[in-house]
Amino acid sequence: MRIDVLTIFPEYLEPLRAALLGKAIDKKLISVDVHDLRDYTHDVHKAVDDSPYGGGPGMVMKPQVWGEALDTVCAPEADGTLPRLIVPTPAGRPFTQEMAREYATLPWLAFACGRYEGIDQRVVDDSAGRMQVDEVSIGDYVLVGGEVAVLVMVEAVARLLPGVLGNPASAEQDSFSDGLLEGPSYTRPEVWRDLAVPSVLRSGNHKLIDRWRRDQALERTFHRRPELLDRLGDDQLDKHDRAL
Ligand code: 6GU
Repeated sequence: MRIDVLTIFPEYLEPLRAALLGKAIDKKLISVDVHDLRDYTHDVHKAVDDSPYGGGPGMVMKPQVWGEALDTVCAPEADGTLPRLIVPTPAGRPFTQEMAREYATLPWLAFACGRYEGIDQRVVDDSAGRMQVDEVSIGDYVLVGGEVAVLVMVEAVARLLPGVLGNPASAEQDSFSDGLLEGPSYTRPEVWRDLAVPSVLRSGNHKLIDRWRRDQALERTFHRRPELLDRLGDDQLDKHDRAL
């Protein structure tokens, strides 16, 4: 998978080269190119923002700079392939595991990081005439810019790519894969600070263990994220689940 990021703070994206993602780059499972938006300015001040039409606080990122940057970085490949353009913004659609799974099937993602009060909306409207553009939020809080949101989304997507995780089963079994939060996990020792590991996990009865884990996931989801239970299809609940 090819990943391009456009930002005025390229150093903010350096964690993409660390740990799990760095290994995926070394293994050539993903390529990451970070581009400095200011390289696409032509004035001595390298200005990327200007005051908003209609007044109000803050600054808006200029369309000409973004236009040139996206024309260059998102130019179609030899076979005509275009990226999915992802614009991180608190005003976007919420990023979910389902979106991460969709992005993991695509050959090319390009991220356009806005700062200040955002990017002139015509940049999105113009790009949408050539490629699919998703304005995406990572949660109901406001960040200073899209860079950290890109770190979040790239990590969520990359761990789903074949060969990135050591153990592919961990991607399938984690929270959200079955629409529920994951229940608690335990390792040795059997008793720690007077707290014992639930005995069922040491029973060796795997049918019982699977049922216990399922019940823990249901209970945790009910208490912490009840709205997730409403979204489950009838086929996602078994007879025992319904009885709870
Ligand atoms: Cl994607 N960007 C910014 N700037 N703030 C956010 C966000 C994104 N998601 C939540 N808050």
